[in-house]
Amino acid sequence: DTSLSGKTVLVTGASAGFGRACAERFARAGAKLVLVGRRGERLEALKEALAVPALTAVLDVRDRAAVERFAASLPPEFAEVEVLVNNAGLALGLEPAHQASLEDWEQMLDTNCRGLFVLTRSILPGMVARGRGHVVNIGSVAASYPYPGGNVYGATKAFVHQFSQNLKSDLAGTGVRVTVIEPGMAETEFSVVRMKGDAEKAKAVYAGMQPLTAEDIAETVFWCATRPAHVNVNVVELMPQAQGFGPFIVKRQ
Ligand code: NDP
Ligand code: 8X3
Repeated sequence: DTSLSGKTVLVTGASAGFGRACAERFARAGAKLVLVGRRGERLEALKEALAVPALTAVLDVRDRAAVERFAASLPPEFAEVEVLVNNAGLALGLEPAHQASLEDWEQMLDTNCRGLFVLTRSILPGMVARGRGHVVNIGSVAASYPYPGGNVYGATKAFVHQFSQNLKSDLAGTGVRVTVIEPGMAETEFSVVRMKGDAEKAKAVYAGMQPLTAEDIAETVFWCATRPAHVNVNVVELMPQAQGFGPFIVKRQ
């Protein structure tokens, strides 16, 4: 049964972008939502707007002890997580590696990798015990295609890709599914965060082209989560029609 009506969907990074759109999409299917993020007011406003039961949790996924406490203390009506959408994440900066901030690198690693695997490890035993569940990780095209300034961000998403595939290996036969979704350019708060609040620079990233929307990604996550129970979508890579790949570069003397 792949109907998500009355089932619990836990979304990290639900206060903006893909996460918020995922919450809205799953709510339309009648799911109960657990909404995780650092900005509590945003989560409360989203909860108010959803016509389904929802629980908000102000949580920094980088805080291992807090994540473990949160997962262990989910109230019974939200404790049986059917779909875990590991979406919280960020890119910081576009400087070349020799100039980039180590603090930015650590924050990306701690959020995109450590936060994702700690929460996954905390939620998985229940899924395996129930013989059902779905972990949907948000990766990126940056996992597979290098670009200048992508350094640690792309590396964190390569981690998300391989961790997802290895999870799939461990979970084969348990009834628990694993998917990694790897989007290209999508207009959310992503670039505002990457450009450290410079809204003009962020806007310029999408100038003259039609980026993906948060709803495009939410629809993809929802599609993966509503396939028949024997179907596991391993990887979905998607990008705007207007985006493409760069050639090799050659620096000549
Ligand atoms: P947004 O900036 O719009 O949303 C990011 C979300 O992550 C926010 O809700 C934010 O909430 C949350 N978040 C960030 N850090 C933490 C933390 N430490 N603890 C808890 N929540 C956190 O960006 P997107 O929606 O675009 O990004 C979502 C995911 O998609 C990310 O993993 C990103 O890398 C990935 N992605 C984005 C692409 C794009 O072009 N937009 C393309 C490919 C992948 P809060 O600040 O309230 O904590
Ligand atoms: C976000 C997409 O191309 O900026 O993961 O890395 S990109």
